[in-house]
Amino acid sequence: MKEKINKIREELEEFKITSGEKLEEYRIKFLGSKGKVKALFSDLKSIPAENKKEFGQLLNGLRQLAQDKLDSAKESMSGNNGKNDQLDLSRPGDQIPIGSRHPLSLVRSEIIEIFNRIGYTVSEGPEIEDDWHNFSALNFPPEHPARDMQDTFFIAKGDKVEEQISLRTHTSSVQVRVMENEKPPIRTISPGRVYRNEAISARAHCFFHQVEGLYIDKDVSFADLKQTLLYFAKEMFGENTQIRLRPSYFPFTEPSAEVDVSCTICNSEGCNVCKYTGWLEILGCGMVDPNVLESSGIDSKTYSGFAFGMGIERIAQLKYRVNDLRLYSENDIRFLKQFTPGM
Ligand code: 2NM
Repeated sequence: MKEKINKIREELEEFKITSGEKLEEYRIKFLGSKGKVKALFSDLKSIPAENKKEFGQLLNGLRQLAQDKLDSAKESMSGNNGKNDQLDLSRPGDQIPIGSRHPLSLVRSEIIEIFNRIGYTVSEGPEIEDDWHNFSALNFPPEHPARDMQDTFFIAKGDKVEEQISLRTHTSSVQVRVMENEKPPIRTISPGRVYRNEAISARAHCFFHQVEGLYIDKDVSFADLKQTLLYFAKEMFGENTQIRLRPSYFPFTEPSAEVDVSCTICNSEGCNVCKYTGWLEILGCGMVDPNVLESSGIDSKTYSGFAFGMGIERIAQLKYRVNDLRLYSENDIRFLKQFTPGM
């Protein structure tokens, strides 16, 4: 009898209660009406009278031990110090607050999807660039003001500012790399962060985000450029959107143009967002200058191409009516939580 009691004591001490199911298994196995401890009490009947007292005490001790183990396992599982020993395994967990995507990230994805649908791939490149990819290959003359410290962040080497390396001022630098490494036809867009040395205000920032596009093949024309941009404007701002092109100038394109979309806010009737003109400027574009093609190793007699560039902040401003550029980088939760995918 003594041996039996010790064996069951060892058994219940070794039993690991690791879950609600284990807890119930333990209760039935040792303390249930057909359990091992109950069975020992039945055995007590056949014990000689003079030993009954001794074994009775041993058994009571065992039952208490079994019960204590059950109680403390319940208590640690319910996590409320045993005030309520009902373990509710169906109780829902605490809701984890989920974040939202940044508006610039939403708009970037949307632009990428629109161009993916007409065969454009995405290319990326370094934010720290050399003079060749950021300026020289793009037909910027040596004395161009963008090459000035006033406009561009140059990278210091030791305590000497090295005018060869800078933070890229546009993602056209990525497209030079694509032209150098790939053969036409080329259809690519390059989204990314760019840097300019400007005082921070509601309308300017020292960094912003761009998507630039490039299409190079035989016989690419200005008409192809216009159709592509009209397609983009309709996909981005709605089927009824119209575009207009105004002549402009960029070192890397000739001819060049600035593109406006009909004001999506007032339907071109005139409002303070479009300054009562009915038009909103959204991007710059042009036919890639033959000098740029040649610099990147593409034969300008065989191939022609168009390129365009837009600011993601500007598109997001029109889409979400953001009136201060600084909001995009301040990480104010009241601003950020307003953007949910599909908005
Ligand atoms: C713009 C406006 C016009 C542009 C040019 C090139 C490249 F690399 F092909 F020469 N990429 N992007 C371009 C042209 C960018 O942004 C306002």
